[in-house]
Amino acid sequence: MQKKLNKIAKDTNSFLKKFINSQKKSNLIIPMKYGLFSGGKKIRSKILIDVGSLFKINYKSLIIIGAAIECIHAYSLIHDDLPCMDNDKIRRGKPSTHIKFGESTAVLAGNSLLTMAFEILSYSKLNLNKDIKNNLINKISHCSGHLGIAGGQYLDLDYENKKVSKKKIIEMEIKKTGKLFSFCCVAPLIIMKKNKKDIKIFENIGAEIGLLFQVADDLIDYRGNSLIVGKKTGKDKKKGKATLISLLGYKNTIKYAQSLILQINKKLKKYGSKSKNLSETLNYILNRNK
Ligand code: GRG
Repeated sequence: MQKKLNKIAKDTNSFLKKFINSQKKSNLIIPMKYGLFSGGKKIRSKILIDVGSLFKINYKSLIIIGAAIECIHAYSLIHDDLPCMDNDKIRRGKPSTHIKFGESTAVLAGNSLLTMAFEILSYSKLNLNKDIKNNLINKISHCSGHLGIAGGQYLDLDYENKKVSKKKIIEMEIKKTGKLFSFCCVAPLIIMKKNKKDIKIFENIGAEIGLLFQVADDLIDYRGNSLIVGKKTGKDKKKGKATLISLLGYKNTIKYAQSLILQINKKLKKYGSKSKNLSETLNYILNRNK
């Protein structure tokens, strides 16, 4: 698994470096590169490639689409660490972007990474027709905005130090984290021009994978070693974050995550051995230590 992630990271970073270096220089390029290339597991790109392989989508196109996803992911991490959000000084074992470059630069580098995702999806060398590119941009915009990542982040901050129901916590985690995974799962179906019903099925699988990812992230925050994780751990409790662990306890949350994996695998059954890679990624997501 680690070997596969390393290959995806190498191919994605090499595309992104070429893409950025082909543009005119600006003062924001260094902080943007810092947010993009300071590590990162590339798990979202792996999910995209796993689902893409169910539909035999060309690897090169998936790497380019994955690069756009990683830009939005890097943007969300830069903004998540800001003092007005989660106020975290360390990310991926290094000073957060605003610590290294200052707050205003971090905000602008984040904004520029968001718009770069759209530039990449409309890139002439992404070998897809214009309608498909338009549909991909429409979907990723929807997943990033007030009904997706940004809306989920709002709820995450709003729920601090409040008693929140299980349903609301799940809804918040699906928006904050799940929506970008939904895009990873749906992009291959958009490329294949699948019908609305199939798209909905994969949107839900993506939301469940994202929820699993966020629950695993919360478990890492609860029990993880900050030196391995590359950021402070035990923060959720200190900040009064509404998580499933705060509501159900540690052991029940692990059981919940395991039941999510069973639920997702059930939906993948009809793809037989072709879904082996995706199932392997689900186990990695739950058992990782960073
Ligand atoms: C509108 C895109 C957008 C952002 C603004 C700040 C914000 C709103 C949203 C934050 C969303 C967020 C940070 C969710 C947490 C998701 C999560 C668990 C991130 C960690 O992902 P990993 O472990 O990171 O894949 P690496 O370092 O491996 O890339």
